[in-house]
Amino acid sequence: MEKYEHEYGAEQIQVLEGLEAVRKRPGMYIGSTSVRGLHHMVYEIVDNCVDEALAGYCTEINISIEDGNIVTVEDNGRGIPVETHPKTGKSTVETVYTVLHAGGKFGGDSGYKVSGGLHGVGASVVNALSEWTEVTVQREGGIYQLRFEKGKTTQSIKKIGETKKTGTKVKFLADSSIFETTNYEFETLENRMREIAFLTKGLKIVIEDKREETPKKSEFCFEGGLKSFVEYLNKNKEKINKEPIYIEKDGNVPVEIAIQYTTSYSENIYTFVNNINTVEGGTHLEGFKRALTKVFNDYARSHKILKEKDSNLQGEDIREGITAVVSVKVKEPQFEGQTKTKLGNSEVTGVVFSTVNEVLSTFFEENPQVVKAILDKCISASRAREAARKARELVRRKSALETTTLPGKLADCSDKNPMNCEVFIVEGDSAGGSAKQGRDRKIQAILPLWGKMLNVEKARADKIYGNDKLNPVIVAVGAGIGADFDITKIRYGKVIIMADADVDGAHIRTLLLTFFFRYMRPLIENGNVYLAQPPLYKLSKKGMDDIYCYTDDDLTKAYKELEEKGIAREQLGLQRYKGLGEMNPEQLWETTMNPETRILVKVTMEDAIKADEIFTVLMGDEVEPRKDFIQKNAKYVKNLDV
Ligand code: 0R9
Repeated sequence: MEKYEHEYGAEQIQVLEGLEAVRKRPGMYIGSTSVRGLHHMVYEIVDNCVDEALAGYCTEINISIEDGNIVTVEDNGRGIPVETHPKTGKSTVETVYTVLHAGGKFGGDSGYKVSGGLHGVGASVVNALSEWTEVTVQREGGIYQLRFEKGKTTQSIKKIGETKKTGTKVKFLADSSIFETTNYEFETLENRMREIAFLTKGLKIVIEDKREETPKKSEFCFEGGLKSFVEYLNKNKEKINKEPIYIEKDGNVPVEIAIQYTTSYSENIYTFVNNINTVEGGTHLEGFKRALTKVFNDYARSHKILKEKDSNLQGEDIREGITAVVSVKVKEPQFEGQTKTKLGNSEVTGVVFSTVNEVLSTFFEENPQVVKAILDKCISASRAREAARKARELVRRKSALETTTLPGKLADCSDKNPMNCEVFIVEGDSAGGSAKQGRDRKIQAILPLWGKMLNVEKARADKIYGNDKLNPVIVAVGAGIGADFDITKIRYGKVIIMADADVDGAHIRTLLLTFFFRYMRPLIENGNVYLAQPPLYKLSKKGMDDIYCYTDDDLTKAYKELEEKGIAREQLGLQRYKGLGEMNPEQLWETTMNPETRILVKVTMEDAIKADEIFTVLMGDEVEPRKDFIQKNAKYVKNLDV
């Protein structure tokens, strides 16, 4: 890794504001106080190590979680400077940990700070939100240590030994009076560390969980960088080009891209700016898409694969089945969009466009067989798009001729404000019947589904429009699908999947969720998709109100509580619900549909990469990964009813 020869001294630190504000409004600084904010504490510290790696001085980061959720992060960089800071009169390392925004502009015009992106608030915020923090620096022949409690220094810098090594170690305990939970999820941290390792070629990251009797340890180091990333993303998919296409260019805006096509129909492009996942895309994505469309069309024309009479391939044809990761480093990134994850710097479009245009054109000329295989797929995607357009027109025309454009089976609600309304997508006609009778007609619509649902993982858009199971869902939701999907047109604020708590129900749920994920993703991102939770059991006794239990734990608890009131198990009637259809309309309303009392699970998508992997494994062609997934996850399945 190249070193940026930019010496950084104490005088460059900017001293701005105090830490009390952070403890008063933690959410403003760390995003939230949920488990997500808790994980951000680790990311903030790791980001500082990555900055040191990007500057060319750190090759290894070690993270460990110990008993009591104590976290240690250690790097082998230069060590945080220890000399006295001219403005604060304290050591630089103490300044960095006690003064908000004191990170300084290290690297100036030659480094790319990872921190400073989203939350990017750094070490001082982590310190303010920790019960205690201990920092150890190895630098200039000495080992130095400091300690803080809730952001306040309890031990300023002290030399505790001598060493020839350099590096920084930070150990902290997140404050349980601030966070809703202090229990880290190893898998979440592990996923982010893997991602950082992919994005920072050659950087070794080791993460260990020492909380359990059998500790877990993962080690990541990818010499292939983004090439390794797309290989990982496509591990369960059938590849078209075996070796990912790799583009790397240094310069004012360094660009790194890897591309691999698979036989799937979905488009998976992940974009990063300074290692931050730009979920909403932006100018780098724009430049990439434009160049891709141009290079493929130019090649197809000049090699007579597209004849004069043929129209150009469209972007969506060219992106069918693509898996790509685009990573750029931008010195002063401007983040826009709802979640501040859209890159706004206009100069980046041109940089990415010309880089991709140049490298990909050369690659195509040198690898005609690879292009041929990809172009074959693009052309059949283009034909399917044309068929889908016809199918869509047909649906539109048919709807225009009918008196009502809504599906016949849909029992709509009367309120005209979509945000007040919800639609229950119900499996089976009998459950649909109970739901129609039991609902609140003003705000609740019911759409019964029956028969075998299409697996969209194995079908193209043209098959989806014409599909008699999915078409009613598309029309009822009212916002189109795919690139045409328009969230502002949704007819219901809540789209609720109500399926049995058995294997068939789980199957329908997964098929519908796959459909929403692939064709109406903004509906999930916007938090409009929910799962209804019907009860599993009913306990009854004469003279006593029925008790509904939604889990096995609920049932055990209910038995225990009743026993304490002197009611023995034997006196109770236990009904095990096999399906929604067994409930009468009143019961269904009371247990599953009444907004005052029901339990709804909101479907969220923390991590699109993980979600893509799960849907590919569960619904795709490859059998082995599915078997593995089911075996690995079987222990989490409680309500299997076979
Ligand atoms: C384990 C977590 N690691 C860190 O937080 C960490 C911060 C850090 C760092 C520098 C080197 N390693 C680090 N690890 C550093 C050193 C020098 C210049 N810039 C950065 C140098 O020796 O000149 N720093 C991050 C901020 C600061 N140092 C500073 F503001 F104190 F300089």
